[in-house]
Amino acid sequence: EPNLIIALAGNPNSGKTTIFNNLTGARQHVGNYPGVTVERREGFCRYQGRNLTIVDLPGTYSLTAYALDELVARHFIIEEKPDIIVNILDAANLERNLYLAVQLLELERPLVLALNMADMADKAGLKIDDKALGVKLGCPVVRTVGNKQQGMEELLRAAVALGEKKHDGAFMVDYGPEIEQAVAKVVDSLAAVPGLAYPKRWLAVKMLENDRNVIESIGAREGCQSVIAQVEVLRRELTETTQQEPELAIANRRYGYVAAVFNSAVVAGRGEAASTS
Ligand code: GDP
Ligand code: K
Ligand code: MG
Repeated sequence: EPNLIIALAGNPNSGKTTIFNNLTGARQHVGNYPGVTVERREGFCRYQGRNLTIVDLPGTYSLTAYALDELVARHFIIEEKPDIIVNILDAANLERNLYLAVQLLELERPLVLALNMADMADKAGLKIDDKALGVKLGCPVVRTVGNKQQGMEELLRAAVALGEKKHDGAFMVDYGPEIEQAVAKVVDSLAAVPGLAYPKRWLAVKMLENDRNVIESIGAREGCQSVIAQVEVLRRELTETTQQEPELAIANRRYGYVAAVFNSAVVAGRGEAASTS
């Protein structure tokens, strides 16, 4: 049976390490990511005859280029291509945690959502329709209570099942006509660049967000100076047409999308995001 690599991603204190320990027990080792002092925690587990390697990624709120942990997490996901990402969410703070979930989904890798802290969400009266959430985001959703070992079997089952399906990567935030037009132009230009490991749409959005790490790595490639110049022009044009810096406009659209997903998936006890609708 093939080995599956499962990466646990999520906000700090969402319960990643608790779930990692539940799944791997004593079969773990800790090292470092190459060149940085960020801890790399890896463990093993067998499930339905399969060998699973589980990686406990650093906790992050976002996937920007400004924080080392966030860079490490996104590099791992794109470059080491884990078979499945399990995004551990603090369900009691669902909306805030969905902001990372959406960014992880934008990386176009297979993803399972673990609504961890389901006990805390219940206590807060937050009723989440996990089916609706899964349909909206196009991914499996599993309820877990990490510190009580609840939902671990279901989580593994969902992850392994997803690892066996062909992933279509169809998830897409709609950034609105102006930004989408610019994204399409950059994607067109990137189509001519051979050997890009990252999804082109993701790269295009990141470049328009002025992500220094992506811009530098694209700029360092032969023949890519014209793409960098194109992005500069597009960023100036977008600033004029939207009256906002593109990175702000993009973040706002992403927050808007998260709020819409949250509102459609939460049936009672809207918690932190009070809504009158
Ligand atoms: P990490 O930062 O994502 O690795 O989070 P941890 O695994 O360190 O968990 C943070 C805290 O939440 C710990 O005290 C855990 O015991 C607790 N915890 C983990 N899962 C749950 C859960 O489902 N419900 C509750 N109530 N607490 C949990
Ligand atoms: K912690
Ligand atoms: Mg941890």
